Amino acid sequence: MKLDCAGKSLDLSIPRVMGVLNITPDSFSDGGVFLQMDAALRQAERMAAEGAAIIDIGGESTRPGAHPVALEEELDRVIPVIKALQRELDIPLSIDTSKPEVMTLAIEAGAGMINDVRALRAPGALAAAVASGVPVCLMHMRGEPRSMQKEVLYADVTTEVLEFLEQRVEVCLDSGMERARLLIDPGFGFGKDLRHNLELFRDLPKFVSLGFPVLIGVSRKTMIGKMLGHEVDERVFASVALAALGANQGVALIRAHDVGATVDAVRICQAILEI
Ligand code: 7PJ
Repeated sequence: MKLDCAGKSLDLSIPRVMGVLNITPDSFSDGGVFLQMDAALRQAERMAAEGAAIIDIGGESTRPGAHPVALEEELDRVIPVIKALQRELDIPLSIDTSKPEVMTLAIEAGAGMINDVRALRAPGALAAAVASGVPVCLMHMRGEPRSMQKEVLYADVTTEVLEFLEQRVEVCLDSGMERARLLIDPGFGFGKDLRHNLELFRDLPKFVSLGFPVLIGVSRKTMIGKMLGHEVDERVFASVALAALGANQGVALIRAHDVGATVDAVRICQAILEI
């Protein structure tokens, strides 16, 4: 199962790790443009050296409560980083965005995958993604980041998330997207409480059964804080444990901040799966 990410290959025949690269000004508060760029490139190089199979680049925070970012601002953040990294690294880059203009310009700059937490529901996103020719991850989100944790009600979270993703897959196929370009993601923490997240995690094999590579993002998330009472910087061990559990359930791609540790977890898991 090999994906063609704009000329760079992503082999998902065994579970892989997607490194997270957030380009948001508050992450490097007083660095200025050059330092910010330099820090981003170093972080990406480090994740590649630690075994990331792909790097996900995002210029708009989608954490609970986050405000939207204007188009020009998002482009200024991500495009220079994509241009530099696509030259420098052998592994593909993914663009984490919901805006069609960002998708198109990021692919033009060298990105090889689209990761959209809104599953191409923004006006123009579906057409931009189809035209891009690259693989696309469709993620489930209830509501919008600004408000998504306010009221979270599902009759049966797994069934509803599965149905949503199947519908988005149909919409993509109807628009001419090749089936082999799609990945799916239940969207941990996006309009879900702890119980919903745990049910979804338990039910990951049902998502794998749909026949698309499954991506999960649980790294350092609030669900771990809720379970263990840990602050963000104390959630690495639990994140790595969830990565191993996910890989064991057939997840293809694990989105993670702590790449080296996550790659170790996924590799030992794979060693047992393939025996
Ligand atoms: C996810 C994501 C995720 C996918 C974020 C954070 C929030 N993309 N982008 N899946 N999470 N596909 O990293 O805490 O779970 S941003």
